[in-house]
Amino acid sequence: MKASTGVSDLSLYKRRVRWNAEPGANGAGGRKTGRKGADLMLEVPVGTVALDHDGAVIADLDHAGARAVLAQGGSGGRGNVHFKSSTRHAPDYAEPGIKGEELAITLDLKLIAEIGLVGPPNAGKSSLLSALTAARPKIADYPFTTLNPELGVAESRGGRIVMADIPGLIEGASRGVGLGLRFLRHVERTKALVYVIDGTSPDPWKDLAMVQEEVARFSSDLALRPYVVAINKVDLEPVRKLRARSRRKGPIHFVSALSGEGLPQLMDAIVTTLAGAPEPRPQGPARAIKLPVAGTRSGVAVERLAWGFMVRGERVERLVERTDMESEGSLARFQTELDRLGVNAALEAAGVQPGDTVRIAEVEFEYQP
Ligand SMILES: Nc1nc2c(ncn2[C@@H]2O[C@H](COP(=O)(O)OP(=O)(O)OP(=O)(O)O)[C@@H](O)[C@H]2O)c(=O)[nH]1
Ligand SMILES: [Mg+2]
Repeated sequence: MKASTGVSDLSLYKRRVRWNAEPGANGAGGRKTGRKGADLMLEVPVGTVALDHDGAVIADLDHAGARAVLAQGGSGGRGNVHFKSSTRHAPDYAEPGIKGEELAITLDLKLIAEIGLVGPPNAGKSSLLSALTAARPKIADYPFTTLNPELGVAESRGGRIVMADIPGLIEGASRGVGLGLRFLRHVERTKALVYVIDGTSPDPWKDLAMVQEEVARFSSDLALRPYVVAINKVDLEPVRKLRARSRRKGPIHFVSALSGEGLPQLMDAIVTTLAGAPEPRPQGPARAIKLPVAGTRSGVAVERLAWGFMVRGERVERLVERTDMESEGSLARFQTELDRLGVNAALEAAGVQPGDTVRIAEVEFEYQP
């Protein structure tokens, strides 16, 4: 699986749920080892997480180009030359290709916000998200209205911008005061920040300094991200006065989430800032947290059942898969391998008698010593 910016959603995997890579090709006479099965690369959007049926994360593709191996492909069968011995100069046996791993996974797409809206409670972050995107977060005239981060997608010239609105930050947030700390994590991977400040506050510039300080305490990396400042509520008289008095330099925009004043300019600034923003540092290679491992255990278990004997074990099951039961040479080799893997000994220890039924994976046969 590979994360690609060319793919924007998972709809392809909704339409088609079963994907097979090629199995390894069969080995053949004339010393031919079978080809390895060709890789199957599933392209998914950046932000795709693959989970196994227990909900464990198999892969977390959080940046463009991230890759993870979900299932190992089958190897090619060995050709007849591998089975040559002093008595068998041209063995009629060559292995079939081996099947690859098979597994069911759930794909989950988490949107990765490029822009984080960060500011004190009640500054109008959610109002801004609502004004700039189709998201409809809860907005109210009290602090900590937003309890969970919300994402919205802004349509702008040249594309879509995912923005995250997080709960308000108060002094001490970086030490865990309020809700801020927990949620700053959600903007850690954004490319740029918009500091949203309530222009009607007693000292908006102090608020801005406080918020920047908390962000810096949380992560120096995050504080170095490009940003723009939105001094909100410019529809109100005190904020208009503030704007008139302000000699502030820098990326400062007086806006009103309510009336829409200044929003096009703010959007332009966001687009420009994003264009110049470096990719947030990739978090190392895609984490492949849990992968099914191809059979390496040689453990053989024999179970005595009413109808006969059941043999279990990865190696022996693979052996059955590799054996062409139609070929005498192949069967002879199968016998030798059963001995080598200790299957015959295990069967005998379990009390098998000539003529008893023995089953390994999908194959059933009559036991003959
Ligand atoms: N006059 C005016 N009021 C605004 C503006 N933007 C937001 N408000 C009001 O400010 C209050 C807080 O707005 P929210 O968008 O909920 O603020 P928030 O920053 O998301 O607040 P928390 O989620 O609590 O951190 C609401 O009553 C909004 O209606 C604006 O541009 N002008
Ligand atoms: Mg809010």
